[in-house]
Amino acid sequence: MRKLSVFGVLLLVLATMSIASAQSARTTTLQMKAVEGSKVTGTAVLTESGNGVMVSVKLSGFDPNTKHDGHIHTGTCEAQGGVVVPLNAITADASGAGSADTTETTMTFAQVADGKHYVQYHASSNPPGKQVSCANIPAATAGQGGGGTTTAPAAPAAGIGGLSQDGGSPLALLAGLLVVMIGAGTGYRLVRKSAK
Ligand SMILES: [Cu+2]
Repeated sequence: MRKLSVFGVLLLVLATMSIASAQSARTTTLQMKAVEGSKVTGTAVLTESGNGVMVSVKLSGFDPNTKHDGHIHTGTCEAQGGVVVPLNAITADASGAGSADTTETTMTFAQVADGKHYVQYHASSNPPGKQVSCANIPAATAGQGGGGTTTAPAAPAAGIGGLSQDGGSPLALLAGLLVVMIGAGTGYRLVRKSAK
């Protein structure tokens, strides 16, 4: 019986660990709005990545085959400030759609998601020209990000992105299941032994 409870504790620890790892990467999904008469809309997904933040932007409504600079600025779309983080340029395809991922390492997720920054893409590249799409980054609540929508927006881009982001949880679940099975097996043997 003593061994059984050890397995029980182990199981609890494992379950807690898998929940913690699922919550550790904070994320928030922004709706990029068309501004200044443009038709450029889409999403910007910010995901905590170590001490940095990964910014994945998907936009459509550009003129076909055009290139567009993007930035994280201080302020809000309504009260705009300077550039603090240059984002990788988006090159629109023949349909006017495109995406760009930027791994930002000079600012943490908490610093970017403090309610005083926004994501913006522009009409052209080098120079960027006027803004065409904008989204405010909401302040992240302590300990948690925007919710569990990390994988959904990234999925259509490429299988790799979806896989790497999904990878953690099912593995932890599998490990948990294994511990349950081993624990149950040992418990069964223990019960049989003590019954003799
Ligand atoms: Cu800008």
